Amino acid sequence: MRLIRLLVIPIHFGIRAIGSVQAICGSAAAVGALSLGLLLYPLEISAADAGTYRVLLRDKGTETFQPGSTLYRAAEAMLSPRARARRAKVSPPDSLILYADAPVYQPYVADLERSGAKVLLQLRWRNYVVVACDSATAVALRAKPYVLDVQPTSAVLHPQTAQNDLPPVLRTQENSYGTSLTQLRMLNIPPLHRLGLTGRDVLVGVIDTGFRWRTHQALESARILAEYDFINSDSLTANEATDHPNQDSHGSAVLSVMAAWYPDSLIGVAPCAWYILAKTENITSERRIEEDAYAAALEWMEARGVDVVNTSLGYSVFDSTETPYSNGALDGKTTIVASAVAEASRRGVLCVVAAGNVGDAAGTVSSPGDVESALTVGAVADTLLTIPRFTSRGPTADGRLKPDLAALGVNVRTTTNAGATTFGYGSGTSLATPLISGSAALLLEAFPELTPTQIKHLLASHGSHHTVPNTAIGYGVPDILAAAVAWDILCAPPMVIPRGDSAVVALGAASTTNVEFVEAFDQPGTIRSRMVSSPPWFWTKLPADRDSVQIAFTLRDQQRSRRFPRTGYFRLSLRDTLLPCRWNAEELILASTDAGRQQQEFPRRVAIPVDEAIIPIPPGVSAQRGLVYDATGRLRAIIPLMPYTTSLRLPQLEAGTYIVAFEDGQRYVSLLVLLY
Ligand SMILES: [Ca+2]
Ligand SMILES: [Ca+2]
Repeated sequence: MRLIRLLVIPIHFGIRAIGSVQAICGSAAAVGALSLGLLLYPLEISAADAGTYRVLLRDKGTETFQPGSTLYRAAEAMLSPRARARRAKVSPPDSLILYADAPVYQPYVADLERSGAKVLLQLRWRNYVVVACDSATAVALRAKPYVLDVQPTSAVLHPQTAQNDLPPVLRTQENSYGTSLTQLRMLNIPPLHRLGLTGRDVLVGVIDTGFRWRTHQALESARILAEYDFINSDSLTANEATDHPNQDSHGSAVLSVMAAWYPDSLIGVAPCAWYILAKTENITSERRIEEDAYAAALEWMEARGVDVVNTSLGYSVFDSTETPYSNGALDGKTTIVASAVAEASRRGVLCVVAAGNVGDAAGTVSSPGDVESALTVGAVADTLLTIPRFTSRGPTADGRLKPDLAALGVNVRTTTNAGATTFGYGSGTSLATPLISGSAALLLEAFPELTPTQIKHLLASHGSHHTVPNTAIGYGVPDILAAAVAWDILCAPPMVIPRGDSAVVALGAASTTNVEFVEAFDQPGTIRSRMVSSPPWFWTKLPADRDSVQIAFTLRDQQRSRRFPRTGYFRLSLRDTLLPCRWNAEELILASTDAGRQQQEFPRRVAIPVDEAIIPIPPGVSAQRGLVYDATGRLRAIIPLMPYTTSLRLPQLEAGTYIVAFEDGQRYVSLLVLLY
């Protein structure tokens, strides 16, 4: 089987260049030194008190990091032979030493010391130092060009200000998805995103042709844990000089369906999941050694703890140089790839596999889609669930029903490799498959206890054809939200909005019936607070008389009750804003007011019920209008203001987080608003 040509059919393959996403208005440079991190870390430290702070550094100096460079050798020199040997157990030879191992840049340390900070600790992996200084010095340090952020050590470490940050929270409105809305809405994904579920903490493996993820802006914030090229035995999966020009196109498109974040063009199913990437499929040939490479990649991923593996590949016919499989080999047990998938499934990995694109004859599902424990995915052509001719049909050689499920496989929105911001549409079961893999990642984020068999069963029983499965699309297109709430009460990660001497803790939840009761309780047992409901949000106000709480929740609907998290507690800082998917407010806020003074006089973060929706205008601001942005940066309303107005009424908005910016001559004053 010629894989690429089979599994991605270039129907209506269009490319459209999209401008890059910038700050909401004005230029990002105008924001510059105004230290937007203020919104997340207000200057609430009283003067002259000494404290300890984390100073997050932007880089490790200007020198490049590559074998032989001084920076590289400095990192190398810090490792003992024992450490190197131990690392060699888990890393390919050319990834033994990483940029994160390089030492903290000493000229920065010296400059911090000169500025009055005493450097107590230097941390290489996350590239920050811990200093002791007074609060005025801490404020001054934040303005240094090489400093990303300064955070009190009493707070949790907020990595969102570091490089390769996560995308903003997916508190998206449906019109932020661009044309990728169709493929996600068919699976009922947007409500899960709006609750704050994005695949966080789930590890998804992708075995494919290579991945050009470093240079596409939609994948810039993707969380890639590791990658390996099993064809050339190196750790770069994007095209290199010896590769066919299209070698990495297929894998890049497949990855983008899951991991992309580029509002208005493409939002992936699980943009905050972790990904581990393997290049095993050679597009210029079909040789049996590609099966071996696939099996090796699966072993590699399994050992690294992968939860879901996406396989948009399939094998049945090989080049004439290779020994062919006999008739009947596609019984889920015979091929090398089938055996690898069966072994991985046995070890708890959910293997999601494309059915293939050689329909419409019976028995055309390729391997490893023939494996019983695999979740095999066929394609539908549109929202009417029309079955395209190309999608491979079951049953397997031994008579089992395949595929298991289906998703959109015609005109699926993907990135393309033509440029850094190019997008297109592709077709094939290759692109239906990552829609299901990403969906499984969302389920696993919400319910880490789910086994592969349980996920298959849940999805099948919520498929469009669950009562009348067939050999083209199995149990049909699943409703992921329905599947999730059928398993248990669905909870999204908690949010915190500090509000003066208290903090609002909010939680999104959904179930099959109304969620009737949510209670927050803390670890020492001093807090037991019934949360107020404004579905899908539940919230409570906690006194911020301490920096952080260890908190858990009890939720009840009409039939069920659950604890969230199932064991242990969330540790939440009550002084810092925390939003799902570690929303980066810096990307959204234009400017803050003149630093310091006004910060302390006026709350910059406001939490109000949806029906109140009146927010005060900061004193001293003579704004002519207020601009309301949602968390994706989309302008939702422009509200003209009369002179001397002291408050602003928001338009009717759904519950969620918003930025309200007051335009006041040359500057903007912005507030973070949680509507609950
Ligand atoms: Ca390579
Ligand atoms: Ca091949």
